[in-house]
Amino acid sequence: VPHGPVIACVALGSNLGDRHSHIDAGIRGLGAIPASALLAVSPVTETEPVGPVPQGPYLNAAAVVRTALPPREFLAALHAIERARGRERVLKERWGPRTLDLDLLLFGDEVIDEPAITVPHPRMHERRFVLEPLAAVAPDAVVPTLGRTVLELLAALPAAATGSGA
Ligand code: PH2
Ligand code: MG
Ligand code: MG
Repeated sequence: VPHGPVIACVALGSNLGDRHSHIDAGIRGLGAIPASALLAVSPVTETEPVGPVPQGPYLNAAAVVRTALPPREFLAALHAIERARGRERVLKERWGPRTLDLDLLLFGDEVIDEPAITVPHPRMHERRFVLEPLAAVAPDAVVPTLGRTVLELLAALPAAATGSGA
């Protein structure tokens, strides 16, 4: 079913190499996705690494993009930006350090649960390093699977919770 432009929310992360350069390239890459417009980028903040793999601290941010691409093509564009920063997508990398990670958090109000694409991102509501930057650019965005806004989910996080990995 063809549909009009949707608002997509993307999380950016980096904890390998020149982190600021990777995040900047991620932002420029988002601004260059065909049939899309970069609407907002959050401040970039340093966060403690979350998850089972010992690794260095991350820089995290979030962005809002309006796009006329279908969701799988939009996700493919995110992966191409990651690859351009030397990111290798291998199984052992789960939870591990990465040059540039672009996670698709929300794609309008679409709910897709397939091996290759899951939106909303199934763990976004547990992660302060996702919700805090996202609340800076899309506080009122609704996570359709939870029926809660980003701001509500951030407020509901336990004080000590920084989220869980991957
Ligand atoms: N990403 C991970 C694992 N752990 N920790 C922080 N602070 N920020 C991240 O972006 C992050 C993480 C896997 O993608
Ligand atoms: Mg990822
Ligand atoms: Mg990630």
